[in-house]
Amino acid sequence: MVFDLALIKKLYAELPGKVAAARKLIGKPLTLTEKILYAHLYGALPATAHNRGKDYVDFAPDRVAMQDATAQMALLQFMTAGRSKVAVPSTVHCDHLIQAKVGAKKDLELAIETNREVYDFLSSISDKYGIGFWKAGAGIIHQVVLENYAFPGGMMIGTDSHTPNAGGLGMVAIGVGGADAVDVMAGLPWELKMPKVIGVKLTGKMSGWTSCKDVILWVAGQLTVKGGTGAIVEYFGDGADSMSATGKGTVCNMGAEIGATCSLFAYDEKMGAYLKATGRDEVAALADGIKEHLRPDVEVYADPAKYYDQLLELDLNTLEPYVNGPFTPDLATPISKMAAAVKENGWPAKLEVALIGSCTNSSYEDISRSASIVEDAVSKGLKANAEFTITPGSELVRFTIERDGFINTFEKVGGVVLANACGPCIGQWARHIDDPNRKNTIITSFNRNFAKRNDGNASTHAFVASPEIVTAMAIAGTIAFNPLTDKLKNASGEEVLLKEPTGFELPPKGFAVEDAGYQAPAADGSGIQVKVATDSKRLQLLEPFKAWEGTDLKGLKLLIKAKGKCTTDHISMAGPWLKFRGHLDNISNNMLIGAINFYNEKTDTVKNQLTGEYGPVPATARVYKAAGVGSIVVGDENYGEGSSREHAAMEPRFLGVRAILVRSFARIHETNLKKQGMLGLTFANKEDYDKILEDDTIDIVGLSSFAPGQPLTIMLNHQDGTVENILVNHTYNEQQIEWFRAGGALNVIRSQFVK
Ligand code: MIC
Ligand code: SF4
Repeated sequence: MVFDLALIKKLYAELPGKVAAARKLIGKPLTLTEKILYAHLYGALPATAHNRGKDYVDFAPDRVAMQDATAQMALLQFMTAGRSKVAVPSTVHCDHLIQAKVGAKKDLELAIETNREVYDFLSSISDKYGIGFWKAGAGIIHQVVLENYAFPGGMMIGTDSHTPNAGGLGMVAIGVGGADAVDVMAGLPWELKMPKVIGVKLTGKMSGWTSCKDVILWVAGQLTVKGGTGAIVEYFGDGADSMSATGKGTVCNMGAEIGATCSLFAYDEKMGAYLKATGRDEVAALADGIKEHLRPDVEVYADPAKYYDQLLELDLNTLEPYVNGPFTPDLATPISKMAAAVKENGWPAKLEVALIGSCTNSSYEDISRSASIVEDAVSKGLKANAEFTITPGSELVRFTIERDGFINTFEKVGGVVLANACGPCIGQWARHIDDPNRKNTIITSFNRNFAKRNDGNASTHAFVASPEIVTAMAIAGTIAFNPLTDKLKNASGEEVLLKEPTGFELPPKGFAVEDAGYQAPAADGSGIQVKVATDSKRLQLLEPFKAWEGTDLKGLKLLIKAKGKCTTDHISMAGPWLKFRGHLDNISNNMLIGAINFYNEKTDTVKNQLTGEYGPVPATARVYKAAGVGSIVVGDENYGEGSSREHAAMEPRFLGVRAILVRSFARIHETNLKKQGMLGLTFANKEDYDKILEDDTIDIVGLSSFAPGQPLTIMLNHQDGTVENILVNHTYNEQQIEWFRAGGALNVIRSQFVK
């Protein structure tokens, strides 16, 4: 048993009392989000805690999860904090560094070989500090967490933006940067602005080709990539209770794509059944015992509009399957309109690769339903007309679906099973394509589809749909196919219609696994040495960043004014760069290389104001740094959307960028910047973005009286000698201003532990 039953018992014993006290103080019925948050306060309930969307509150999450690509930096920071052990149960999962090339077995062997240094580092540092370690091949963090650690009413943070997947089991599970994980692992309070709560009322029941994924594809279309910012999305209603726990997980997982802090469902029978199926009968029994406290108050259900900040309603009886994309996860097209949309937009209709699985969609239910489509297709004389890959989310799922014959089924149409890892979802994919510049189409059951994300090719049009729709399209070989109405021609020339998928929420014969891939930490890790070679290309010990110099920041050069969408994939690309996630100097060579320069519409070509020449962004930043000149990055809306990777904040910090000034930020990225002692600023007047000129030298004034709620002033010294002042806002509280002054949050923590 790897989960911590004592922790759950203690929480459940205290939860009803804590919730009652909070309800009394606030004087109104509570949503589930509030109940869980109030049961996890670090100190007493602050008088302002009910000010949703306004005030920061300190929390004490139950646990921490980290994946290999972010754990390296999180743990490199943790090891400088001066603690001998983690303060809360924590785990590391090796999933992001495995490249998909030929198939599971060979790919895993190669990954273990090429990543040995990093895996050894993570394994030994986990051992030392009391962290559970899941080896390469064990599975993807969110799936492994759902199977082993997530529990109703709990609260966790994870260094990955899809951590909210655990909301499928009723947990407040939030994606954060590594520096936030360091706070919690060090036993310090973790602060979060009290989120707003968006309610999504689900009625009716899905049937036919529609599946849980379509709920979130629809919601993404409604709320867009920014719509969930600063909010927790709470799903409720009889429709919610009819969805499997893993299906709920899918919805919560992809809630990251609308910028939500996290999403969650209330405890119900489906969750109880999943807990039992994954060997956690005791947790189910304990949760049953306090069931009403793991659901919103009845008054909230009776009048949701009164208690949620925003309310969406969806009748599952009428929900169609959706296909979202390309290039953004919120461009939602119902399957009945897809063929027309393909034509209208000139998207390449021919489907080249169909990929199912990933942390989002690889449950037993997903796999069994997809396999039923393949069985039906084969029985009707059809074959796959696109490449078809299957990524199981964990060894538990993989072993079970192999035992139950589904892998066999997929192989009948040439399906290739990839390692239990992120693989193509994060660009770890050696895609075979004749010409990478050719416009082409792929479809996945994953969650993100930004340009270049899966295969590094800007011309690849990536769409996202349910595994069922992806499988049907793999058979059809075109994304202009609607399996509900369109027939396909088989080998003997007959026109056939695919049958609606059928499957099992949970394996009828139970889950099975031989080696789940878990390694428990040493009871006493004090003698364990964590090894980092001084000449390593992949790991580098961290040097503390310098404290603020105590003056206004003058003479900053504009490094880049980024145009349009600038996600963390644009700021710190993954794929081939993942190998440098433990080496700040080396990974900084990818800083902003995907961002589009406003002035020439090119990527990775900016003007060096000292020489007048154009060059790559990282190299230009290094020139400024070497010359002792600070720089500034300007961006557009929702800057830093996507991943939790703090490299997107650490790289600019390391290369001498002092401030990021944008129209608006995505939550995790904004916090990551603050943690690293950077200035994250927003235009008070969004049109001022247009006032920034390519040759500007910029001063940030008012820093000696930097205070919460007080705007700062930026002076734009244009090349023609004119000067313009603009007002910029920030969301720093006292504590965060302290981080800025100290040169980063870690410097503050270190000063508390290392005397
Ligand atoms: C992703 O889905 O983008 C990732 C890769 O899982 C990231 C984490 C990372 O960049 O390491 C995330 O979502 O946070
Ligand atoms: Fe891995 Fe993709 Fe899931 Fe991120 S979204 S954890 S890259 S499978």
